[in-house]
Amino acid sequence: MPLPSGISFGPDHKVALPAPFNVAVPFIDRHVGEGRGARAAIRTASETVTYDQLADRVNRAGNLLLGLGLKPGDRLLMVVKDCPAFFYLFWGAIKAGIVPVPPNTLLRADDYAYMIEDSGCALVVSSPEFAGEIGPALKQLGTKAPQAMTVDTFLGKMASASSTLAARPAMPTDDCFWLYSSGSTGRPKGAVHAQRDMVVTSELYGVRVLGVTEADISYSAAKLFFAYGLGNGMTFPLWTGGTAVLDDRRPTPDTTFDNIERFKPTLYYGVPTLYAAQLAALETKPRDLSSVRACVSAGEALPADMFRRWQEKTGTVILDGIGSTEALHIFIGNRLGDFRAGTSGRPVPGYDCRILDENGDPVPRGESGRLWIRAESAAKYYWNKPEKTAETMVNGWLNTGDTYREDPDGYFIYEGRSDDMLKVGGIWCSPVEIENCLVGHPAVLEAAVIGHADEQALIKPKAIVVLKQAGDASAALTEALMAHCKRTLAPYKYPRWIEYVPELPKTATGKIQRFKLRS
Ligand code: 3UK
Repeated sequence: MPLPSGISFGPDHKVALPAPFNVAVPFIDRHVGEGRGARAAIRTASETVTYDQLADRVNRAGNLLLGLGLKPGDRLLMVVKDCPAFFYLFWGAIKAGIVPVPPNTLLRADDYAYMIEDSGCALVVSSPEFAGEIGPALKQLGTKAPQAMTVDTFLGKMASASSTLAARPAMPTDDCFWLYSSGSTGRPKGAVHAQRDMVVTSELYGVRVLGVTEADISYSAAKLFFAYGLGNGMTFPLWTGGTAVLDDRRPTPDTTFDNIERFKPTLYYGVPTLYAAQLAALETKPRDLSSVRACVSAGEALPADMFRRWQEKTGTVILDGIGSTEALHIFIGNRLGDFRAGTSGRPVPGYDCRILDENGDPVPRGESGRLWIRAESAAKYYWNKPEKTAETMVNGWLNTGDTYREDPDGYFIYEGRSDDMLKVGGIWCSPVEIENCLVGHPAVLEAAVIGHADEQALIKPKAIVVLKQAGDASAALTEALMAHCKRTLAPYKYPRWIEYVPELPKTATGKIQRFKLRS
């Protein structure tokens, strides 16, 4: 399928876009005009949404947002599970010039209260499932709380909104949507993405690396709120006029294999933790994955052994690739016909990747250093965080915070984070946040959290704890501390192991030396 009219990519993979334009037009409206209106854009267990219906509902959603008093440039915080309404809200907002902000749906009231305030959003729309966290978040903000409604209420009102909406003209580098990304200290940062960014990821990685076409049915176990899931499960299918399969349930081996057998996707996107659980499940129950032409993994490194076992069991390769919220999608990746187990692959054409030493000079090939990338899909800045922006985005280059090494054939090998952050099931986890939670328990004096490999070689949080009364250490206390963390934090962040020690290693300035605990 040709590129949408007016959009092209040069031999250097740089994008040329009409200015002004609105990115909702090539992703949504174009398909109606090009005769794909009756094709399925979205499939779920209970409905199929065609491109005609999608375009109609995007227009209604945009009109409703404007009707509710939102102005171009205003933020819409959408805490929405994976369902068609996610598409209506996200694209309706963009088409109307409003900026959608879809955060992680697994967070707690306190995180949402922060994001509502930080984003200064004019409206919060949330799936009813998250009322237990969103309600208290709004309450906490008192009179500063913005308008809020559930997705169901929004959908109800959409029915009477107009189904025609002129796309608001924008420049390719205008603010378009945000994604929150967490750091090891401090609050999450809103990475501000521009109009052109989804065009760049969809074409450079989706089309040119994975070969996504209109014939593909994409199923992403990684949720839409995650930049990885947003590309896999929404922008790549919409860019190519294909079909996205959505499921709002927590992905497990059963739900994901059931979906694969039922919807017969051609592309399947997961994260290493889930592939590990799926491999274990395949031991007892064979499953039919014959529709899948490629599996993709990202979020954390895929162990080489898992790549081999998956290939043995299913006959399909898993293409590992590294992406980030700031880059929007994968910038170094394996591909069909060019992959190496245990590596992140090679740079995606169009992305410049450099491994630098501590002086900022390129390291000789084979040596490790910090990975910096340059990308046309990179976030412009972090909202309200000029220092973080200045640290991370330097002269058009993005500091990934990762340590990498390049093998003799140009495959990039992941060597760990340059900071203390952990990836658990592909999702960020700050050791400091878990430590603070543990210290909030009456029995705990101090705590340090580090990454520890489980039996699948995947990283999970492990806590090293100093108790107020050393004699309190017991299996029951361990259970109680784990339950305390699950209750207070997003549940995936709880420590899977707890070790009790008399004291923690610290620097002269009192900073916990997590690297000593790791070794
Ligand atoms: C780590 C990996 C080793 C790495 C993401 C694909 O994960 C994504 O975005 P986040 O902002 O995290 C970014 C960080 O996660 N990481 C991601 N993938 C890999 N480490 N191997 C990998 N394959 O530390 C990176 O800096 O949550 C992934 C597409 C879009 C994304 N946002």
